[in-house]
Parts: sequence; C-alpha cells; structure tokens
Amino acid sequence: MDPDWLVFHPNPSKPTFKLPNGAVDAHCHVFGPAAEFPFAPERKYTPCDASKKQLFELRDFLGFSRNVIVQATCHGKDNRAMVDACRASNGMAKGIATVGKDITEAEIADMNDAGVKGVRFNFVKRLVDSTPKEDFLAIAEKIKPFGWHIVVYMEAPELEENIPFLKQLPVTVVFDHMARPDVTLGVDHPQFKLFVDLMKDEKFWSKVTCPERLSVTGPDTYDDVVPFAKTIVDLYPDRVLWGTDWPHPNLKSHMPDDGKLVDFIPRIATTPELQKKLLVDNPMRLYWG
Ligand code: 0GY
Repeated sequence: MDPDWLVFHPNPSKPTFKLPNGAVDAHCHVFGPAAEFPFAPERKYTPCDASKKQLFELRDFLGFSRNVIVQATCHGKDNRAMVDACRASNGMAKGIATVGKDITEAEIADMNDAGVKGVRFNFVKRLVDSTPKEDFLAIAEKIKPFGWHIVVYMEAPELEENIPFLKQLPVTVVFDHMARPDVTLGVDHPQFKLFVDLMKDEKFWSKVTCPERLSVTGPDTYDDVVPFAKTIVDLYPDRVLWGTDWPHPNLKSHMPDDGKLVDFIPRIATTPELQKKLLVDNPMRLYWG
C-alpha cells in the first residue's frame, strides 16, 4: 500500500441515529484482497486490502441491510473483486462496474446476473486517464438494453462544460458526492446553483455523500457540508442516495469514524419520511426494483 495511505477506522462507534429497516449503503468499495484480486497495473494509488467480509461486517455493525459496491479505480476495468462480493452477498449487494467500449453483450449479461446495475464514468484526473466521450457514449448504448444506469464522478469546476454530454446520455445518471462542490463558496454560489438547476431534470440523481471528503472544517460534525446535502435532499427527495464510501480511498487529512458518518444523516434528511426515501425507497427502486 502507498506509504501515506490511511487505513479505514479499526473500530467505528455505534451510531446514535437508528437507520430505518432495510437501509442501503449505496456507495462503498472493496479493495482486493490483492493476493486474490490484484490491483490494476494502470492504477493511480495502491490501497490497503478491504475485503467483502469486512464490508459486510461493517454493514451489519452500522445497521444497514444492503450495499451498492462501486468499482474502485485501483481495480481499473477488472471488475472481479466487486462482482465476487456481489455474488457472495445473497442478493444483498448490487454493483457498479467500470468497462471499456469493447465490452461485449455476454460480459454485460454475466455481470448483470451477478447483480451489477450500472457503470461508472470517472472524470477525476487524479484517479484515471481520461476517456473519450465517444467511448462513454458507445458504452451507454450497450448498457441501456439491460436497464443499467450511469454513475458519474466529476468535480464541480468541470460540470458546466460537460452538461451537453450529460444530457445526451440515454439512461439515468447518478452523480457521486453532489459533483464535489467547493463548500467554501456556499450554497448560493453559481457553482452549486448550476448543479441544483441541473438536478431539475429527472434523469439526474445525486449521492449526498462524502462530508468527510468535501468538508474543510473537518470532523466529526462536517458542519460546512450540511447546507449542500440538505438543499439537494429537500429539493429532490426522490432522487437522492446515501453511502459510507467505506473504505474511504485517498483521504489524507483524517479517517472518519463510520458511526459518526451515519449520525450525519439526520442533519441532511431531517424527517423520518426523508430518511426512508434516502436510505430505503430510492436505492431499492434504482437497484432492486
Ligand atoms: C470515492 C472517491 C475517490 C476514489 C474512488 O474509485 C476510486 O478510486 O472513487 C476519491 O479518491 O475521491 O468515491 O471513493
């Protein structure tokens, strides 16, 4: 693992917030174990191992019922670790894959059978080499017949130039981490307003995730992220998802206590009704529907 790699919290606290029955951790990853599932040669970081067993133990400890496992960039387009975790979950985990434009229908069908429900298009330069838009569009056409959706990882400064492309995508598009706003600018800044306006289009969904990644004020309250996530939950309660982002790749300032991350939820989804949509109804519709 990289010398400055921060390993996930060894003993997170029990959340004070009681998750609704059937809650879904809709953004998390597995890393390796490298001895079984080697990391991709083209990766931009080398993490610690974070196995499916450890992920499922955390799920149970925090009070979640299900996971959506997003292919991590350290595994490139080799989806075996993620698919293995989905297959081992007894139907309690679905997956998001990373694929190239040459993916075949049979390969998609095989992943579909394992519980994969979409692909991730990653625009974050520190994580991946860039992919031509034509390739993304070709992939989108191939996954569409399977009812899959697209997860987009993008940072706020890149949003505006990519809006025509995002609107062109023929399936539902889910943004990771609210397209990573700069929270020091405030919710009324044009940067976040652009995202809020884009979300009016019912094709778009947002994960209101990663306060630990977006916050400048830091743990354990992540106060500066609250207005951003709360705005999106209040405006678009039927198109939001939440996840832990365990095992928290590439954090450098601190490693969050996953129990305290769960305690962040009622600050952004402030009623039982909103919490049930965010944690149960929405992910069940998108991933298990
Ligand atoms: C996240 C964020 C990050 C990494 C990845 O696949 C990944 O490597 O998603 C990041 O470094 O910002 O959502 O886990």
